[in-house]
Amino acid sequence: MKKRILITSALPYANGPLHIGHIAGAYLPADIYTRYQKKRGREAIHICGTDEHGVAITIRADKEGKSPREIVDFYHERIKEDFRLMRIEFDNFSRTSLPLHYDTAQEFFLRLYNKGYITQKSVEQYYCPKCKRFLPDRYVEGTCPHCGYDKARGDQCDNCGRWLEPKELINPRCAICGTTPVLKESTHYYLALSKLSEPLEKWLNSKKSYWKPEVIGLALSWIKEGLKDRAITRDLEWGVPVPLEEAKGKVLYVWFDAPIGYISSTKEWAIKKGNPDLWKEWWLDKENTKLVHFIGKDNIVFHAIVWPAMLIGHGDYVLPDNVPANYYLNLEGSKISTSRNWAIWIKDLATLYPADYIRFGLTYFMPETRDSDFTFHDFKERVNNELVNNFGNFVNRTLTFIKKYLNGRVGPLTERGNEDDGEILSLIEKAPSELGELIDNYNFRKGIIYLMTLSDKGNRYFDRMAPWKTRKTDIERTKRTLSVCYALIRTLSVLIEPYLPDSAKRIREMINATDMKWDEAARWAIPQEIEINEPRVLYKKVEEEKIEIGEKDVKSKEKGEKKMAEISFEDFMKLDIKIGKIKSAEKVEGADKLLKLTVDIGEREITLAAGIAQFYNPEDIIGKEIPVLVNLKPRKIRGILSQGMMLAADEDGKPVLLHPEKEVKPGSVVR
Ligand code: B3M
Ligand code: ZN
Repeated sequence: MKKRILITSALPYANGPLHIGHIAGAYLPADIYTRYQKKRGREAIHICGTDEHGVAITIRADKEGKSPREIVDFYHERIKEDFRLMRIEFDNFSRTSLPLHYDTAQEFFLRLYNKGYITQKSVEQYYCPKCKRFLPDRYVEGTCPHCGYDKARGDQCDNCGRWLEPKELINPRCAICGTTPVLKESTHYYLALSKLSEPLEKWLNSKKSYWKPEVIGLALSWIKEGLKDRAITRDLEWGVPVPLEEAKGKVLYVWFDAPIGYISSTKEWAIKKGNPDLWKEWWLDKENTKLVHFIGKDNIVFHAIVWPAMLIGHGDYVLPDNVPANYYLNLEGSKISTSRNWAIWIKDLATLYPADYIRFGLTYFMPETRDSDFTFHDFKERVNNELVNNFGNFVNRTLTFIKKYLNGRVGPLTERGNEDDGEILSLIEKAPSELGELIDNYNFRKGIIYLMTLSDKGNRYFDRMAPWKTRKTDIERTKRTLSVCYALIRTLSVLIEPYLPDSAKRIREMINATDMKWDEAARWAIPQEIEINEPRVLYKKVEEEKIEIGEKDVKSKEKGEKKMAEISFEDFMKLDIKIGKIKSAEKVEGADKLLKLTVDIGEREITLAAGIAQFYNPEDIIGKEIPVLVNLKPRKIRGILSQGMMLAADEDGKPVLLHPEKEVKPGSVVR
């Protein structure tokens, strides 16, 4: 086994907050893995930071009328806060806009350039004649030449995951205005992937036996298709300047500089530790460092092909040992999309549930071996059935029994006892190594299920031993039972920590146990009597209301997502909307939602049936002016012939009346 484990998770773009897909895809597994390694006494660090370059940032800045700097400063802090809410910890969380990163990235570029792995080419690039600008890859959209997906971007196809070039797109269009762009000449620098393909393939083949099949399969299939040289510079103002005199005004492509952020963030960590050279032990000592990149599926091509190729070309640095990419987490059956606001934001979710509930739920639905689906309903079921009724209940019933019937004292426990006792004690002995193996192999979901099975066995043992009965007949037996349960809880408090850090701490406080190392959790003996602290309920059930809040939130997104079809001006002109004055209003018998209104629309009075009775009193609206669609075909509603439609705002199903800013003549046209 290697001496050090260098763990990274994908650098999130500093252009938006985090949602559940981010957390379940990369950061939660990375955090569980790191906490576990540290607990096991291994030397491990978790490195990350915000990815602050690229068009993802400039698009956002353009949209909000801000500078890229303002955007990244804001989201860097916001993202850190999201991580704090989820208890995701880093040894260093840096940013790619720091001078330290610029130096590191430029040095990397020059090394590859001097070794002949970066070449210069004059190329044709898309230019939008309407927007009058060169279009960065992401600003070109079209059909993917590989899979036919018609919303592929010029840098990557979201459907099949391939790294694309804009020129490959079929039917290209400018993402800003939809115009068909034209090709114009510009000079760019290319990463000579064709020269690196052979060593890369050899290296990938050495990973076949232990990488996730999907990851290695994709990587090797891309190699087989043949790697083309790729442009790694852009005509943009925001980014790391290309460190060559003749390349003024050009910056490094974001996917070239971003992974180098793993190195610069480690450098920053070393500086903060007061030992600026410390990073070298982690990045230069190939014999002793195990490098692991946690990422989501859409980043596979960069971490399994481009980045390792860069590292091979550079020559000095450690190569990844593994890239345990996760699949996608869908939301209520559809793919999460930030642009369509189809997402659950971490900040929103954290107002509804404690961090450990969310960590538990997201581990349970972690897309480890296939895409998975998050629904509020399943989330509630899982949390209530497993975390609350199984695990939480085992802890609570054991501790309250100890408090009530044993005066808060358990132990000593030094012998194996009967067969039932022995079975639990054997589970304790095996658990740290069995769970450890699951986590070492990136089986986080299996790991949490393993833990729930342990507490389930604890519950069954408790039921079988029936301490509520034996306490009257055999106090020694009762003491033994509860001591065995106590020992299991103590072990669980250690093993659950990577998954549920807050719970682990609370349990250890209650059971009055000092922190144990991972391997020590295999011990069940309680050498001396221990007095526990006041037991408190560990978890409360997730209530239906909170689930409804979450669901409603999602549903409202669904509504917002449905864009109405475009109509022509002529279509619009068919609507005859006039201001009417309410002359009379009355309740309708047998229809408690309706008011019957008489409205003066200038040349005549009309009758309307309006569904506002639950929100407005008739007497309060008489004399008010409202917009009315007056040429709607008359319809009979609950016996009333409604001769038009009152227009009002719909606020989550609640009508809110609209009035002209000052009184106008009834019959005035609205347009
Ligand atoms: N920022 C893409 C993403 O957040 C990118 C990852 C960089 S990892 C070096 O999905
Ligand atoms: Zn495609």
